[in-house]
Amino acid sequence: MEKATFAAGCFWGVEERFRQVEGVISTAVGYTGGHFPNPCYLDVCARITGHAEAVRVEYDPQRISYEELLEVFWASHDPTQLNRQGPDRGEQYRSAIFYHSPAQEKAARSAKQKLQLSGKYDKDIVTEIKPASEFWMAEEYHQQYVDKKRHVRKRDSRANL
Ligand code: MHO
Repeated sequence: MEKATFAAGCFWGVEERFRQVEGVISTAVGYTGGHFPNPCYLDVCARITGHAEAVRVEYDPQRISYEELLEVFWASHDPTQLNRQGPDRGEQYRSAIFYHSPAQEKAARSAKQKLQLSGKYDKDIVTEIKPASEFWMAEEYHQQYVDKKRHVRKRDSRANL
C-alpha cells in the first residue's frame, strides 16, 4: 500500500471523489502543510495554522498508479485559483500536492508542467508541490462527510413514508 496526499479546496468533495476510485483502499481528511500542532477545524478556519484542507489516500499501486491519482486530482478542482476554490476562500483551500517520495515529486512536477503546456488553462497553474509533513486528522464528522450526508438523506426520506 502507498500513500498520497492532495489539497484541492474543501476536503468534503475531494475525499468523495477519491473514494470512488478503483484501487483506492482508504481515504481520510485532515490538515497539513502548516505549522500549528493538533489543529481543530475552527483554528484552520481562523487562518492561524497555515494548514490546507487535505485528503490522504491509501492506494494499491498494483491497481492504480500515482499518475492516475494525479489525473483525478487535477480533474477535481481548478488549479489556477490561488488560495480559493469556488466559493471557499482562504489559504486552507489552496491547491497542493504533498509528495511522499522522490518518485511522487517527479511525477507531480512533470504532470503539472504537462497540464500547463496542454493549453487547457490560459492562466498559470498555482498548485504547490511540497514534501508531505505531519497530517492532522480532521474531526470525525468531517470524515466521509458526503457519504454520511447521503445516508442521512436516505434515512429521512424513509421516515417520511
Ligand atoms: N463552504 C463550506 C466549506 C466547508 S469545508 C469543510 C462551508 O462553509 O461550510 O471547508
